[in-house]
Amino acid sequence: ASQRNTKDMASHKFWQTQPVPKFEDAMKPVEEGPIKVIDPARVPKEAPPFAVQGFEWDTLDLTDEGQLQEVYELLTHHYVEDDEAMFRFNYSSSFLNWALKAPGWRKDWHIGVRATTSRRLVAFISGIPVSLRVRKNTLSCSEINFLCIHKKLRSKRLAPVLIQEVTRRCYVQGVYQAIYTAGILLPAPVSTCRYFHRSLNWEKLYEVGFSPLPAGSTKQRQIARYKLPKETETPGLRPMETKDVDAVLDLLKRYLSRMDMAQEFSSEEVAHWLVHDEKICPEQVVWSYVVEDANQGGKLTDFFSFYCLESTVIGNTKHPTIRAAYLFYYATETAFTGDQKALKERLNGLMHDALVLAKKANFDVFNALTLLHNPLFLEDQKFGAGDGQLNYYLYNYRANYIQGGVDPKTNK
Ligand code: NHW
Repeated sequence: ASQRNTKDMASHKFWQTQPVPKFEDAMKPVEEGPIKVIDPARVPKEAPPFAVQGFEWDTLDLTDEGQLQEVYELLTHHYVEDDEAMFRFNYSSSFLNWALKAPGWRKDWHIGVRATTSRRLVAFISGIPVSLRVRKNTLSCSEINFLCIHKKLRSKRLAPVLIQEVTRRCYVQGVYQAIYTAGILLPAPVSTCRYFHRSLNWEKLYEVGFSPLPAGSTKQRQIARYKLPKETETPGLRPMETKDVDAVLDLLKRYLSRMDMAQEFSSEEVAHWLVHDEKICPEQVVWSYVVEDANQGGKLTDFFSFYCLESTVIGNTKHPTIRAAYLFYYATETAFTGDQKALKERLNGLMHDALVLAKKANFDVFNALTLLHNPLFLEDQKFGAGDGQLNYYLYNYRANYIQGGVDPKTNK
């Protein structure tokens, strides 16, 4: 609440001009729908000249290894850091290739800014198309991500310039809504989740300053607390393959239909986001597992997935990176039985196995947000609340606030 109050006082010179809800309206019940009707005839067909002399727009071609590498380099040195500047996200080029070339991706939504003379890439913003359901309405949206400005060009009001250009390019395609997330508070989130972290390699997390030694505990006790068995326990658990896509899509669709806001997946998207493909990701980015029930003729009853996102530990030579697994999509038939105790038990079993598999794949920490049914297992699986929050925003769409995550007591 205190964060909101401080930010409330900021004038948000740019955001107050945009079709987004104001803080004071964010919690009021509204009729859901677009904020502004866009007249396609009034959308400029060309980008305006870049706002600062000596710099220019450049649409990147991410099928070109060299240009993908340039985005990787920009983000590796200039993307999101924590408040104390101890860690910085280090998205791998495989990750970027996967995230930026999702089904339906468009080259003109991969927007760069270059220094005119040196050709150096100094800023980037991207969008990919997604079909997003918000309660009963399905929107054809862009998902905006990887907004980044070189540290030397900060605080010059260039972020609004990049945001307006990606907006124009979406409008040109007849896409009038967007979804984006940010750690910072802007006007005004449609939902907010908290990050939870589960140590897999406690000692390393302690040494890099990520995990504290709790008062009254010892290193040995902490290490013992987070110890995991070598093998998984769920019968029928195996890595997901391409042949599982339709069954996983069916399960995922039914599961997500119970949420207030979720992407509407096609089978092409499920294959892209969940099945590891060496051609897209020479370095593995996504791990997905299904549960095949031999007693039900090999029916897939559950699946879960996580992805890899490393962080640079700034200035640490012993441990230059932290390898974090992020819980991604999952679904289970147990969610449809109405038996809440069984659901909690099932999810705990599945997530325990996810931790075992992540540990085996050499991850240091397993992260999850308070969304989906995550609050049913976070505590039991020894996740601890982090300082970070993730705010979800919709551009040009008014929606009633969505509570982040379910209440473990009521499962609502
Ligand atoms: S969030 C990660 C964003 N990236 C980083 O944090 C990387 C490190 N930081 C930087 O590179 C995931 C810079 O600090 C950035 C700001 C570039 C963040 N979202 O140029 P100025 C995403 O990528 C506003 C939105 O002087 P700067 C999602 C800020 O509130 N707005 O700042 C991206 C202020 O406006 P205000 C943000 O530090 C979603 C203005 O920018 C923002 O040099 C984008 C200041 O600009 C953020 N993360 O550069 C929106 N950070 O009104 C998409 C700052 O408050 C919207 N600002 O005065 C939808 C568009 C498509 C619509 C289609 C229908």
